[in-house]
Amino acid sequence: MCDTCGCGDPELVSVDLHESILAGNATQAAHNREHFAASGILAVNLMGSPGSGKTALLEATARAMPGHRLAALSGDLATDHDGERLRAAGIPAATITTGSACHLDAKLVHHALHHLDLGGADTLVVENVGNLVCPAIYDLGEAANVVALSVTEGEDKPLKYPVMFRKADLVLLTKVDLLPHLPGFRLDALEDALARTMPQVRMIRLSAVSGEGLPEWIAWLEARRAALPPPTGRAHRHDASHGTAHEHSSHD
Ligand SMILES: Nc1nc2c(ncn2[C@@H]2O[C@H](COP(=O)(O)OP(=O)(O)OP(=O)(O)O)[C@@H](O)[C@H]2O)c(=O)[nH]1
Ligand SMILES: [Zn+2]
Ligand SMILES: [Zn+2]
Ligand SMILES: [Zn+2]
Repeated sequence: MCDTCGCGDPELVSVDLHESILAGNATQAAHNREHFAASGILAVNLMGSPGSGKTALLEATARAMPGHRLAALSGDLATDHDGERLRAAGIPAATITTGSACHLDAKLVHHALHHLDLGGADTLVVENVGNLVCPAIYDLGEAANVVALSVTEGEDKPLKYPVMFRKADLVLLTKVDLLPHLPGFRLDALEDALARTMPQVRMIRLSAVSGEGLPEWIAWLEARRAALPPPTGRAHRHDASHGTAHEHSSHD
């Protein structure tokens, strides 16, 4: 159980405390956004259930984009497995180990940003902790929210986890290569559930195994990146919540 959000249990984390945590997170997320704006980097918050195929998607994306300028941060309760997989796929990546926390927050991402050499990347994908609930309520400073939903999870997931899908700019329906083995899967039911939850329905059917959908996903990323304003290049100081004000260049 996460002792930051208490997974919505007001007996564990009071409503007041939770609101103040979210307010602090929003401030930090705005600061992260300044980092991304300074370097003109597209930051994507990639969310989804455990095992929905988030890391496999990034590995396949790197394979499909020779000369890519992707970097990644990966959040997990324990292990550096995803970081190792991503680095092996040629993506500069760092793992954020959250311990008991069921989600990433803006502070964890900020800390990791100062410890990851982005190596000239123009896109940073933050693979959130596998969880269809809590990551949706923590702004990380991202420009876009993407949810990976695999074909074996059930067509009704958007209706059961509406907060996540309400936040999504894009849903990636992953593992579509398995559909021939799932005769009961109903795409129309999923599309109906997305229409009831997403502000603007956008879904790409994708397989990290067959490569289906990867060109469309890569084109989506490129369009989002092209829509960013030019880099501000602006250096800025940390706010008082960091303890002492200091230039970013002096971070360790
Ligand atoms: N058939 C098939 N299997 C896939 C696909 N993508 C991922 N998998 C399998 O699904 C399992 C989970 O994939 P991961 O990429 O580790 O999933 P994840 O969302 O990163 O998992 P966590 O980080 O632990 O939440 C692995 O066994 C993958 O091989 C796919 O497109 N097709
Ligand atoms: Zn939680
Ligand atoms: Zn993963
Ligand atoms: Zn900073």
